[in-house]
Order: sequence, then structure tokens, then C-alpha cells
Amino acid sequence: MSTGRFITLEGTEGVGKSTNLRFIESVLRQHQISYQLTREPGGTPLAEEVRELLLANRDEDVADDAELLLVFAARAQHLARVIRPTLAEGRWVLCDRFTDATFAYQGGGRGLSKEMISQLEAMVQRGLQPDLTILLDLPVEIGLARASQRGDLDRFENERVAFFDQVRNAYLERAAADPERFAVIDASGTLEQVQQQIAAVLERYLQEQAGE
Ligand code: Z5A
Repeated sequence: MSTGRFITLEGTEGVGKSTNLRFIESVLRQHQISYQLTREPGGTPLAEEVRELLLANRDEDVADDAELLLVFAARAQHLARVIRPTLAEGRWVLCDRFTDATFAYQGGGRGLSKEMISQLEAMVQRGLQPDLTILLDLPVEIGLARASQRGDLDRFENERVAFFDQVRNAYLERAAADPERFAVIDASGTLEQVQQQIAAVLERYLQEQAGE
């Protein structure tokens, strides 16, 4: 049996990931692809507990490298218990954020070195990378205005515009360095316009897979 495909969805605050994940699921279902929807940080009971630790607002200042190690601890568990077994069964994995988010938030946002993140990536992923990464891109101010309608803000959402600018730039740098894997979507249009772009990317990808 061939292994499944690993698709990730990325973007800064308020780009519309949750909304568009539902759309991507509908395309996969139309093509009768068996998939597992999951997310990071999280995706297993233990990794979801780590997510709560990461997102909670707290009086204690969280050290940047402690944050990074928590992200990768959750990822190691998620890979072992969900991502690798699902792909090995020949099913696809649709994941809301993955290691590109670490390069963007902990690398770009917090300023941790890419080399340190790459070392942890190599240790935890052992070469496993997403097959396709859809990056929803949006000017930070528009995203924050959209996200502000959501109520209580978590520890990341409470960051300033400059932080999210650095996150966005880091995402765009990674996409430019790996255009084969990344599809960058302009998320500033209407939902319909955004979903037309996503549908085009997925149709092209699915055709390529069928031709292999
Ligand atoms: N994090 C990290 O630091 N390091 C890591 O390695 C990983 C994660 C993996 C939680 O992620 C945090 O973890 C994240 C980074 C950190 N922190 N932040 N920020 P998350 O993915 O769970 O959190 P999120 O970014 O808040 O994702 P989300 O819930 O999917 O939100 P969203 O992208 O903003 O999506 P949305 O709720 O679908 O859209 C927001 C609003 O915009 C909503 O009202 C929609 O109806 C509206 N919307 C959507 N599309 C449109 C269009 N086209 N036009 C107008 N309005 C729209």
C-alpha cells in the first residue's frame, strides 16, 4: 500500500485557517480521499495538554526556548501516535499548522535561531516533511481585525503587530525557499475568491498525484 499524503495549512492571525480547513475537507471528500484532520500544537490527548500549557496566559514569563521545546514535545507525540501511523495506513493527513509555524512564530516572532529549530526538526521528524503546504497570506492588520471579533485572546494572540509582521515575513521566506512544497494564497479577498484559489491548488495537486 502506498503511503498517504501530508497536507498542512499555515498562516498568521485571522487568515481564515479554520474556515478554509472545512473547505479543503470538502474537496478531499469529493475525491473520496480518506484523511485524518488534526492540528498543532495538539492532535493527541497529551499534545492537547501541551497546547493548553502553551496558549494559556500566565503571570510567569515563558522562556523562548522552553516554548520551543514544548512545541516539539507535542509534535513528537503527534507524529508517533497520529501522523506516522495514519500515513502508513495509506490515509492522508490534513494538519492545521506544523513545523513551518515553529520557524515563523518561534523563529521569526521570538527571534530564535533557525539552526536550533532545524536541529530539533531533524531529531523529531527524521526527514518527514509535508507534501503540500498551503500558506494563507494576509497583511497583518487585516488579519488582526478579523481575529478581534473572536473574544478572549490567548498568549500568542496578545502579541503586538510587529511580532506578527515578523511571523508573516518568516512564512513568506520559507515559501520562497521551497516553491515546490508551498502554495501561497492571497487571503485578502472574499471567502469565495480565497476558496477558488485553494480549489485550483488542490485540483492541480490531485491531478499530479493521480499521474504518478
Ligand atoms: N504555534 C506556535 O507558536 N508554534 C508552532 O509550532 C505551532 C503553533 C504549531 C495556536 O494556533 C497558536 O499556536 C498560534 C501559533 C502557535 N497562535 N496564534 N496566533 P491556532 O492555529 O490554533 O490559532 P489561530 O491562528 O488563532 O487559528 P484559527 O483559529 O484557525 O484562526 P484563523 O486563521 O483566524 O481562522 P478563522 O477563525 O477561520 O478566521 C478568522 C475570522 O475571519 C472569522 O471570523 C472568519 O469568519 C473571518 N474570515 C475568514 N476568511 C475571511 C475572508 N476571506 N474575508 C473576510 N472574513 C474572513
